Amino acid sequence: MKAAVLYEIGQPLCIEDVELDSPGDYEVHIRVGAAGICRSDLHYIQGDQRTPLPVVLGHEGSGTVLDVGDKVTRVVPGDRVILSFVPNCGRCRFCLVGKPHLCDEHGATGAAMFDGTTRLHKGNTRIAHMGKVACFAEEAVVPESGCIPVTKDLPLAHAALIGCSVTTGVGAALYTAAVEPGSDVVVVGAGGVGLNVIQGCRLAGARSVIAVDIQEGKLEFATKFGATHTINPSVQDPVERVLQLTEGRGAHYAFEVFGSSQTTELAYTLTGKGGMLVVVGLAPVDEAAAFSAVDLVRHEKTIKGSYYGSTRSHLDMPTMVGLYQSGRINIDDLIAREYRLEDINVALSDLANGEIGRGVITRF
Ligand code: CND
Ligand code: ZN
Repeated sequence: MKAAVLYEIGQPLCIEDVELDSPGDYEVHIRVGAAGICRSDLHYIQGDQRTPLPVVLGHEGSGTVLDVGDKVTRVVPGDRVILSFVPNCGRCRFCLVGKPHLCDEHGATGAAMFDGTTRLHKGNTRIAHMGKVACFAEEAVVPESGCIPVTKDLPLAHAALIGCSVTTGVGAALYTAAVEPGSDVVVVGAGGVGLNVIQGCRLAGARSVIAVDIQEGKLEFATKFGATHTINPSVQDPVERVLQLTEGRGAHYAFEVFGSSQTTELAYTLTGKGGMLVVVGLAPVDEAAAFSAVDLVRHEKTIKGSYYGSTRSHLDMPTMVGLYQSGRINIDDLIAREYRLEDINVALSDLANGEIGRGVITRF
């Protein structure tokens, strides 16, 4: 089957034939239906995040079950599924306390299956599976716990986006931050994930949702998703403007959704007294963000990381489906660009160049 393989940091993905082994006992063989292009994929290509190489990237996916391992009970061939990039073991401490998105077993095995081996290879060369999903390919083998069944009337592109950007962004607002109605919110970075933070905050009843982005087109687009105000920091001082918009208090919640120390520090500064900074973006692994330790204390701020929107895939992804189907969140307009698998490098450079919304591979 065809897959887009990353062999070397900074190089384009190679679209080529690779071998995919049959699923193990608790694994599922998927025909990939759609794969969203997320900045996390770009981080691995650019070397800002580390991964074993070679690797098939893609962690925002959906598909149809082709075949199941002997012990699989949750899905059958023909089922349509959202793929989770944190499939979970169900036994570790984090699974037991209801935080399966922090599963230890998944953390320990990373871009391999739970038994530490891969199903992807090319001859004798093993190929890693990003997030145990690896959906930049015609087919995938994934753990059963990474398959969230959905009804066939949900389009595959929409299902794919629920696999990362929607759940990560809406989840960050609803579950990590638990934004209170009437709040003033700032969202730094209005890309695929940030737009979902914005619509999650609107859903939570925020009074104002202030989008901050360096690209004018992104700001305009953000108003479709519930941004009430927009700030371009290259045109306007964001600190001054946010103070103006919040009666001098700063934000109740500020979200960082780009992934850098600089934007994390900015979002911290925009957080008001008693407020919360939620960091969603993945900054380069070697970068550290700085903030005043005493300001944190005197202003009793909270800093929280948000991984996968603090969601429990099997519970919260069906919730996202329901929110979409009842018209409470907008996924239609998120899907701004569609590509063929063979054009994946174009799709990735469109993301890097700041094209609006989400790009999705829908033809394989
Ligand atoms: P995308 O590139 O679509 O959006 C980032 C946005 O940030 C763009 O609109 C940029 O224009 C904007 N931006 C860039 N520089 C600045 C700046 N200095 N100030 C303000 N805005 C700026 O990326 P995405 O939405 O796909 O991903 C965003 C981040 O979220 C990225 O780091 C990705 O890796 C991370 C993420 C996290 C998780 C999680 O579970 N926490 C899951 N998926 C993605
Ligand atoms: Zn992502």
